Amino acid sequence: MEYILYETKGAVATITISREKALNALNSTVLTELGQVLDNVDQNEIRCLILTGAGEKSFVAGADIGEMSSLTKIEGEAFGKKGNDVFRRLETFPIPIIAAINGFALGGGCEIAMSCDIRLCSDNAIFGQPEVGLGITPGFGGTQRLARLVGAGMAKQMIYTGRNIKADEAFRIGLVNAVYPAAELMEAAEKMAAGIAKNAPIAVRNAKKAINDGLDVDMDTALVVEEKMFGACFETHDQVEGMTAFMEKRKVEAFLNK
Ligand code: DAK
Repeated sequence: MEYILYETKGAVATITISREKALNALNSTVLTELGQVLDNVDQNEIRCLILTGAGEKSFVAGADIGEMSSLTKIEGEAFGKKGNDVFRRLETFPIPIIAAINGFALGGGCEIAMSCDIRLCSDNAIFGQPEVGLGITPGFGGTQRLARLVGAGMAKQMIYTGRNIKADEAFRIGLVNAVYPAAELMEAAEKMAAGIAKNAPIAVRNAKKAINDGLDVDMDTALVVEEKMFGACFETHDQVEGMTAFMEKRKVEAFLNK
C-alpha cells in the first residue's frame, strides 16, 4: 500500500497512516487503503488495533484540502461517502481500536480519532474542527460524534469558532482518555492494547457492540441490547474457562475466542 503501514505484535496490530509530507492528510487513496487494511485484519488472531499517524508532528491534519478544493457537488458527496463508510467501519469494527494521537488531529483527523473506541494522545497533540473557516461543515461525522463525546455545548463552541484546543483541554473536556509525553505514547497505547487483548475476545467484542448499539436507542431498548450481548457470552469456551478458573482459584489457561 502507498500510505498505510500494518504491523502486528502478538494479538495487537498497528495501522499507521503514512503520508508525512502532507501531515497524513486523508486523500481518497488513504481512505481506500484504510478500508482495504481493515478487510485484511485477521479477526481470529488480532484482538486490539491501534491507529496512529507517521512522524512526530501530526496524527491526521484533516481531509486533503488540495484534493477537495476542486470537487464538484457530486464528487464531494462521493468523497464524503467514502470517508463516512470507512469511519463507520472503524467505529463498528468488531475489535476495539485505540487512536494514538501523535500531533495534529484537525477536521477529518479529529473525526477519525472520534470513530475509534479509545483516544490516547501525546502532550503536543492539537485538536480542532476548523471546517467553518474553509466554508464547509464537518463532514465525516464531526457534528454527531463530537457532541456525543463532549456534550452539545462544547461541541458547538469548537465547531462554530473553529478554534483548536491543546491536549490538556482535550483531556479536560473528555475528548481524550489520557495524555502522555510524546515519547511514551506508543508504549502506553501498546500496553493498553495488550491488556485488552488478554481478556476474553468475545466478551470484549460484545461489550463494544452493546455500548455502541445501546447509545443509539432509548434505555429500555438499550438494556435489551445488553441482555442479548451478555447472553451470547454463555456456553462459549471462554466464559466456561473464565468462571471455572475463578472457582478453582487458578489463572485462566487461555481465552480461545470461541
Ligand atoms: N490537506 C492537504 N495538505 C495538508 C493538509 C491538509 N488538510 N494539512 C497540511 N497539509 C500539507 C501542507 O499543505 C504542507 O504541504 P507543502 O506545502 O509542504 O507541500 C504540509 O502539509 C505541511 O503543512 P504546513 O507547512 O502547513 O505545516 P505547519 O506546521 O505550518 O502547519 C497545520 C500545520 C496543521 C496547522 C496546517 O498545515 C494546517 O492548518 N493544515 C490544515 C488543517 C485543516 O484545516 N484541516 C481540516 C481540513 S477540512 C467531507 C467530509 C469531511 C471533510 C470534508 C468533506 N464531505 C462529506 C464531502 C473534512 C474536512 C477537513 O478535514
